[in-house]
Amino acid sequence: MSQHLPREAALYHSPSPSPADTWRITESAFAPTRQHTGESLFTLSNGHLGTRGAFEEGYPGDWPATFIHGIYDDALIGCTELANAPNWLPFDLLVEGERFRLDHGEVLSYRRELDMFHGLLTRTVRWRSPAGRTVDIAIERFASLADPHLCAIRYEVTPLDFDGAIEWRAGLNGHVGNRDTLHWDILGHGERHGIVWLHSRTRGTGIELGQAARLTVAPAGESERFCLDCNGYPQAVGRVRARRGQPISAEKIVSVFSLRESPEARITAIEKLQGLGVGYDNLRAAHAGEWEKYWRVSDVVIEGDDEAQQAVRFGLFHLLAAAPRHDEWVSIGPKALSGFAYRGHVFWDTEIFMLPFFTLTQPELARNLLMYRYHTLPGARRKAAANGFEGAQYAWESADTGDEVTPAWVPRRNQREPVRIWTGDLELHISSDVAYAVWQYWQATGDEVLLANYGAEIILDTAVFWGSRAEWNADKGRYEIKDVVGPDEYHDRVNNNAFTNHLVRWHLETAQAVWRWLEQNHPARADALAAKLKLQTQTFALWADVATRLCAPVDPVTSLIEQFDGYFERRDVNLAEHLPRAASMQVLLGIEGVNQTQILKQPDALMLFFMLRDRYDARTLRANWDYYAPRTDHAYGSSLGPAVHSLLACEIGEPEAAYEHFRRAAQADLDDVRGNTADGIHAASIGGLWQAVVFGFGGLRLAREGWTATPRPPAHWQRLAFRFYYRGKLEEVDWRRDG
Ligand code: IFM
Repeated sequence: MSQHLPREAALYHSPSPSPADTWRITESAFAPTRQHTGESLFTLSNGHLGTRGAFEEGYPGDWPATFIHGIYDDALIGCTELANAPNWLPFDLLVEGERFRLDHGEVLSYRRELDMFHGLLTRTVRWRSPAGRTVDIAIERFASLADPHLCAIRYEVTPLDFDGAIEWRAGLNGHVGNRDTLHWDILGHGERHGIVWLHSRTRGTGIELGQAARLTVAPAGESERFCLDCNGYPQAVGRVRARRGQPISAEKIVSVFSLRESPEARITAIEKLQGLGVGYDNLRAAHAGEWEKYWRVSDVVIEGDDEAQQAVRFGLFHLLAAAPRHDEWVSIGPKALSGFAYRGHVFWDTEIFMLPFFTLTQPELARNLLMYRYHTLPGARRKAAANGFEGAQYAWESADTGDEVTPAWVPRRNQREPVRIWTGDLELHISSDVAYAVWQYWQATGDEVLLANYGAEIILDTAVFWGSRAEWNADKGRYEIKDVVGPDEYHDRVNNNAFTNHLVRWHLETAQAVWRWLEQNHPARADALAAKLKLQTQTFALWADVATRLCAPVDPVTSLIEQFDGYFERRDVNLAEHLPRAASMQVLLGIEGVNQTQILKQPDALMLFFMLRDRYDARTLRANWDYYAPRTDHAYGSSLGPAVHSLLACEIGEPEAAYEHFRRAAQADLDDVRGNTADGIHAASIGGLWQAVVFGFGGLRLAREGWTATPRPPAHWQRLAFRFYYRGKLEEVDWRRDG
């Protein structure tokens, strides 16, 4: 089954890291051609904002970006996008008037390191200026997890062969944009008691942002301080006389508030710094302590495979960092807060791939993410109504309001006519994915408040949608769901996508169970919902009928589930004959070409076994695995696929395949397997990776009666340990190889 797995030189980690390296990602040389990939990998987020790992001093062609949860602005393509916020990073160093940059002078040594345990990014550089002065530079930064409105940078310089003037300029740069759009009007900037500030507002959505920065230089007594008043780019300047061999340092502390958190964002940002009784070290300690707290539960320990250990931690670091802590009106997009791709929209990636990690290890964060779906129900209702249906139809791509924001057309590279994107119209399974996530959360946590007050409404109103969307086919005596896109987006506008239909059947059955539970346990809430959602006896009867008679066959002879009506008649292509290749099959055959074949971009029917494992027997899983896995574009199709295949390979007892798919998911970003990490990390792949480790290799099963684990790790793993909450209790699996 082996398809080409690109094994270019491991870029951002040593190919065989030592156990100590497994908490670190290291870049030991700077390659300008890979700077955007590095920016994504070295993103620091804190549940409020995420800042790409661009350099403080800038670099030609860089993509510095800070995305703040919930700060969307109008966009030409995709209606709305997370607006790249004014850049808080700028921290320039002038050595006797010569500006430090990696593209000037000589870089004698370079090392960048992400300490994932403490959430710290450091860079050490030995640099010789064009005039021949040599300095050692050490820069450390973090986005505080302890106080999500604060970010900080410490900058240390040691002159090695001269005495002279060192100057720092710490700025807030309002002249930023997304790649194709400018989002900010500058309302003002200035300086107050040594603090520089910038006040800006998104052009379309009118969200004000206040940012302030304080520069401290040590030794304080000897420094000269002033501010540069550039329009939209205020900078605090500190100048000091440095002596050969003696390190001197500066600290930049930044505060960030938007109108979403304060009606006076500018004042709040300034006052935050004025009232801050502590400096960098204290903030750093609080931040690192907070990270430790999350790792205590969420870490996964793998011994015997340091590369896997490092990759899993790298992924979990990004997931934990991106999850909103104090805001239930936002969620996590496919790139988390690390890149421009998908414009910060929210997909099923969150509920199906990432959420299980949060539900089981940080349930309060999972709750926030589910509440986002509750708050966006009005948008889902508008979508259903606009399409002529009842109930709630979630957006395939969702942003601040829950209205559909998938672009209907996108430009096609190198071609004149744009491409029609059907997912926003027709990728309907998202509504059941959200319902499924609520149900999984409820099963694992027993959070009755969430289910009764919010989750039930999600499950029931999306069921109402399905009741109106399913069509009765009198000739065939069955309900059908026509003209949809399933998870495998190489095929659009198909009828009776098996994944969608089987999931809808589960959804309608579950909705009935939720209704019965509500009536029994929360009758007042049941009455209120019945009135609000217009639930009547006929509604439940319809759900039961659709669930029973929906077209969702499993071939009784072969056990195969046909992906959609007529899939088996499409052209069968032997993918092995298309190796090696460096592009997806869609690129090679064209959008229309691949649509005519049986090639899959990502698991579709197989997703049923990933999500609804208990509903199918082992024979059905095996038959469908044997059919679909070889027809899937593993290397260049969707990044969502490999982790799913890894988990399923564990289920059917194919350890080598499980490990190969695991590696493909694990190295997705660290090896830049698809060549697009520059656009942001692959958050769904990470969520899937955690599931592959815990449910696949760890063999964890959650059932009504309790949990069990029958680990089946790769042969070379010596230990696999993880923790999770089940029904409020912290549990642990700690498997060690005998002997
Ligand atoms: O949600 C996915 C989809 O399944 C495949 N295309 C990319 C989307 C965002 O990751």
